[in-house]
Amino acid sequence: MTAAETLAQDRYPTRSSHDSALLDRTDPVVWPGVTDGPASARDLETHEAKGFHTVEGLLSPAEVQTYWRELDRLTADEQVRADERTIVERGTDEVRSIFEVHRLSEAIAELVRDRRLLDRARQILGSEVYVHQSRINSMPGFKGNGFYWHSDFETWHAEDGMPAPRAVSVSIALTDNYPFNGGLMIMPGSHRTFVSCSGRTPEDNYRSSLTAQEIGVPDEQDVTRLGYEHGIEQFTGSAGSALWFDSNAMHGSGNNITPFPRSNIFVVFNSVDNALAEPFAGTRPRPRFIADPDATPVSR
Ligand code: 6CS
Ligand code: FE
Repeated sequence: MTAAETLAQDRYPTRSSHDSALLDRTDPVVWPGVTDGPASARDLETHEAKGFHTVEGLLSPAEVQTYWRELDRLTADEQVRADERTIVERGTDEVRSIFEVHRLSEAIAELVRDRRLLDRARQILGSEVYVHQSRINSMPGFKGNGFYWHSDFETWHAEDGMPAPRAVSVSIALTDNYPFNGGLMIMPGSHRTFVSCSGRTPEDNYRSSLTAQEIGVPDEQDVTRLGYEHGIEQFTGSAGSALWFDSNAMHGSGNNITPFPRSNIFVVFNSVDNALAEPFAGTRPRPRFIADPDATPVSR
């Protein structure tokens, strides 16, 4: 299919000059095809209905320590801090995110293959899966800036060429996630609406959007409409707990002015049947450390 035909068949048009619009999601949330795995029927029903579900104690306290030490090691490593995969907070040199951690850390590379992650992702996406993106979000105490409301899929569709919302993120808490230290807020049910955003995408938008996203964010009228329709829930939980959320769920987080960091590992699994095409915004594909074009399935 030519790029023009792909664009013509784009079921999730966004970031053209038009005004924003609310479109129906025309894809499943939990895809058929994989029955074996750790997710219960109730987990999958919740994920289908709300666009997310949680797993208490996904990691043991000892495992949390292992990954917390990894986060500490990476954050303190001068080479990693100088690497383009490390994003610092606007106005300070506090680490905000480190991307492609499954390639920077052998421990996280193993975690990605762990049945508790890999097999649950396969159940949700109904196929073999690969890692579209991984990152650690540090959300440090006092200076951790939040992430404004957005749909990840809107960005991954526009800037990475992800055809359909057949991807799922898992956010694993490495520190206790409280309501007051930047816990992720999510609108239950919002995953069924694709918010088509206005505004054109500048080339290399990621150089600013990973610090503060301004393009591809819904306008206040749409956030208000979704907020009143769906309400807002917040992922809070002790270190080791996990939130699995659909690529199109509307989510965001506030700033962290408390002394308590909210550090999480994020892994984004994409279906091998949803491999990246040309970016639908018409821009150059983003670098591999943000969006991997290699759809080779993860295997144990
Ligand atoms: O642009 C992205 O891929 C990243 N931006 C946000 C705000 N969430 C998803 C992802 O980490
Ligand atoms: Fe996000």
